[in-house]
Amino acid sequence: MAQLTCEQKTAIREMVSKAVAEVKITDIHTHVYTPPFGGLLLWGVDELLTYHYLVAETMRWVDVPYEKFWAMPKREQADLIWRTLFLEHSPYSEACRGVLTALDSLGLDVSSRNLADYRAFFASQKVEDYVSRVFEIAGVESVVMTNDPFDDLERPVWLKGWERDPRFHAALRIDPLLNWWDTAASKLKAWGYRVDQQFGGETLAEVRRFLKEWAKRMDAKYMAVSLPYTFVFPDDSARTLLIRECILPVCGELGIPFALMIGVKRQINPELRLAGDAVGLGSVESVENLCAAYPDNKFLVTMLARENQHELCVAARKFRNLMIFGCWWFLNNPSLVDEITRMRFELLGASVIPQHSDARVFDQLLYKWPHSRKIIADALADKYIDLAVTGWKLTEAEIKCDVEGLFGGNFWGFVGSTQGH
Ligand code: FIX
Ligand code: ZN
Repeated sequence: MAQLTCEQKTAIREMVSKAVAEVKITDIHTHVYTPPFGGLLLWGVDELLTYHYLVAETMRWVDVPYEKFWAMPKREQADLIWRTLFLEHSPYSEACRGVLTALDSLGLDVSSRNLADYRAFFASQKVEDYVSRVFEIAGVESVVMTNDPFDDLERPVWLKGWERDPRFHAALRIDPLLNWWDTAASKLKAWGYRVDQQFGGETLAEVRRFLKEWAKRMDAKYMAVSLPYTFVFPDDSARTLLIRECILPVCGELGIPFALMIGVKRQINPELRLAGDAVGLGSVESVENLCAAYPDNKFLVTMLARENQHELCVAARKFRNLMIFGCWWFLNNPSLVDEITRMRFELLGASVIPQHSDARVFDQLLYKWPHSRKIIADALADKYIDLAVTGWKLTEAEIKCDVEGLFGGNFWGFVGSTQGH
């Protein structure tokens, strides 16, 4: 085994961090929107500060009654969060640090701690120009939105139609259909689909019609659902029936993956609203059952529990129709992203999508990617250095090619379409 000199190791590290710093990212799962979606597009310092991650962290310090907090205007909520997490305590949690990384990347003086100045900056921005600036600074080429036809604010925008922006792709999100069938069925009925809660008559065919119509309307890159940690496949539930008879046939016909985000323990503290969800140990076996029973379907999977990550990696070694993606939600923290990414590289090589941002506020692209780029680059460089110790000769082009795969190519290859189409 060759001993690498420090210079040789540094050279590899520099090649890797350059490739990772320069790669244009496809962000495969976000909750951001393009300006035509109006108020659904969240941006600016008050949105950054009232991100549900920071609400949860603030409520640990303050004894403000929850309903009193939610009754506050957003600006007042942001004031409380800024004071509590940034001024009265050191903001080194990942979500706090993120706000500061975003402000810094915009050239704002973070050391001033002057919230009024930050607000003045955002007030002077024109949203269309600001969106382009954020894409530029973050090095993000395009994002995949989370588009829910059951959302009363979002559906009218799709029905009216909007001028598509190639930087914003759509994903058909169907949580109500698979998690709250009875309510979803009555909505489908109201929209003219011949369905009934007991799956009588043409219900399954009508659900397929609904899925196809919306997937085409959105040009959806995949169909997605967030499933509780108790999710089991197969079982004798409406969810299993809908997956078998509707989701997978339509995904198969359209050639798009079914994305499963598994592991949420919903609303363990409902007074925290969006911040009230937690995590539970999910069933990787259910993922294995899906991949084995439906070899012609493609599955994009991310799991919320740290304890599911190893078993999920092993499952992906067994099924080529399974692509693992992202360090989701409570896993999107540097120490865990590092651990999970190294494990995935060691078990799956380059055939993984290491990260997504899950940005809810557009400006979050300005911190979630710089933070993840660094961790992924460090892990990757260590892998290449271990490789070089064997005498294997690496080229910059090969590293660049691998990196482009990890930050976009693997996704586009898996969804079966070339970049951006
Ligand atoms: O289900 C999801 O897509 C989750 O990402 C969200 O529901 C969650 O609230 C979130 O923002 C995680 O980062
Ligand atoms: Zn999400």
